[in-house]
Amino acid sequence: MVNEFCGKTALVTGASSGFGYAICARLLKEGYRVIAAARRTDRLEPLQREYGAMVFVAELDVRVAESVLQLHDSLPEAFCAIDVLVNNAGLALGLEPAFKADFNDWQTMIDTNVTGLARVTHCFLPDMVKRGRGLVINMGSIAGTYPYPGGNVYGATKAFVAQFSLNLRADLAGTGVRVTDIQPGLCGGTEFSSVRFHGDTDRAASLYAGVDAITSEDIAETVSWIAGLPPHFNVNAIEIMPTAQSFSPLHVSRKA
Ligand code: NDP
Ligand code: 8X3
Repeated sequence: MVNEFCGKTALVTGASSGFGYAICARLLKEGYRVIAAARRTDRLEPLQREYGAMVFVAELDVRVAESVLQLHDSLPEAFCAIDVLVNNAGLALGLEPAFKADFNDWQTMIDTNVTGLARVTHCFLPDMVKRGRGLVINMGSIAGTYPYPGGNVYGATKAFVAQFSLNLRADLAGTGVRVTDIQPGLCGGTEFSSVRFHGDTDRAASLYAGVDAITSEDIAETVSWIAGLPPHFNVNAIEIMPTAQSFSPLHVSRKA
């Protein structure tokens, strides 16, 4: 069922899978107009079918400057005034230690999680400032705070997201534009780990075996809560883990 327009428009990157898709579905259910952006736009057809004119499906590669500008310049009038930008597109590639990692994987993570996120923000932020309102939700990760073996560049890109979000808040003081960094831990049911393991779905599945992980719907719930808060209320950062996930002791290497 298509709800009445709630008056707000959201742009969600990485909408074709996992968190992004669930966030789009949740916001559409709440009456938002949603720009659902990703490279694999065929994945977004079910949303288009269900929500019709409330959803604008857009092909977007956040790594490519022209792709981001083209999206900005081609938005239909009804979708131009973006209230909520969800910078969700991102990925991890590889879990090897730094000295065995493939540099192309590092480059792709930096291009997507750092440059892509910065590029989309740079493109859409001035309109929000001009309108005196808006909310940028960046998808960070606990990997940006807590190191783990093999997290090397992925964790570093998410540390960028955390600090970029805080620095945006400093620049946006007095503009009415809000910024939040969501930092999830282990979340199942998305393509994240099969992408990380280059299509090894068995290895990906083994990570979640016997664990009640966070779900995409939990993340969509978080986005919905943050986006529904009154204008005077800014969540700077929110860290979320499944109850089943916690901390290990620091590693100590001992002499033989
Ligand atoms: P998925 O792999 O299921 O989804 C990733 C999305 O990002 C896809 O829709 C993909 O779309 C999109 N994407 C990737 N590269 C690009 C690109 N160059 N341009 C545009 N879109 C792109 O993973 P999740 O839903 O799990 O992850 C979403 C976000 O959450 C990521 O930023 C991830 O780092 C973060 N995260 C995930 C956690 C987890 O455990 N799952 C935990 C913490 C954070 P397409 O390929 O069609 O372009
Ligand atoms: C994804 C969470 O712990 O796999 O960002 O790095 S983790």
